[in-house]
Amino acid sequence: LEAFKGIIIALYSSYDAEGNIDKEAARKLARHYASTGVKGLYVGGSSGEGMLQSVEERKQMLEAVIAEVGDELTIIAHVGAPSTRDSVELAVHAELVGAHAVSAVPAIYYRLSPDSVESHWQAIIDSTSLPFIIYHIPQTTGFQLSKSLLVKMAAQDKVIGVKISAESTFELQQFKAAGGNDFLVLNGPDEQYLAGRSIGADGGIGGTYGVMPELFLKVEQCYGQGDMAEAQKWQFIINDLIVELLSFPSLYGACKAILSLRGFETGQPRMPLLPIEASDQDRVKALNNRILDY
Ligand code: HMN
Repeated sequence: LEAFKGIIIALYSSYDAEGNIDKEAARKLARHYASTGVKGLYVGGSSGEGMLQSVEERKQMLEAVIAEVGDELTIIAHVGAPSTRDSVELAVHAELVGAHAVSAVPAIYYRLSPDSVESHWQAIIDSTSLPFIIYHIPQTTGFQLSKSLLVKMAAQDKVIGVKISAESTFELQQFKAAGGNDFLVLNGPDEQYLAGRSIGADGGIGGTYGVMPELFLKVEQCYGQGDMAEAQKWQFIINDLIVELLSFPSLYGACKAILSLRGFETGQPRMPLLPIEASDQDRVKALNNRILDY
């Protein structure tokens, strides 16, 4: 499980000027991340806009990333989709091309019963021999994962952990306790990385890591060395930066604009996520400089 513990970047997707997947750009960004010291990449999740892409596009993004860094980083393929059929197709593909694990939110759009979500996840799990990581993000899916369903899922060897984007660290701690010591819990809200870690998370998966991996690595390093004061200092710096990032028309748009300033073109976020306006550029530049100064 060591391969899944630590800082895992939720990768933004790379698009060209027409908004199509740009495999070369995705490889370049993945290559860059491999040099930072992070553990892995989470492909096609919320930050990766998997839900806004066709099945074919999602496959292209994953293939590009694995071709570039599949031997160096842990690659988790998010295969959640509105239909079980698409999720299974993506999971089978992920295994075929060499992903190290698959992960999925509950099927979205319909209000689903726990039985329905369980069957959805089970179909994905049964379709590959890969480890599976539950993705719990109730604020977007509307699905409240109960402790009893978590325990039921975690009883299977293939279900190695859960990524919790819910804001409650109480829930995180409860899931960790319910899953047991060899069950991974990965922190979702980047603002709470240190809080999550100190209450049981084994690491985290986050989108803003992508514009400041070094800062999250500092939190992790200080925490690992037992230097809580220093870890807190870096988390507080990160949080001030996240407040700024959240002040733009879209968080992903702001992060993509910052990557662009650093020479990594990932295009605009996909509608309905709003792009950054020309009038935001100065503010983006100032924020980028602030991050680079640390
Ligand atoms: C993903 O699946 O892309 C992310 O890992 C999800 C992650 O929890 C992010 N949540 C969302 O984007 C909804 C966070 O990194 C989030 O962007 C950050 O905490 C800023 O609020």
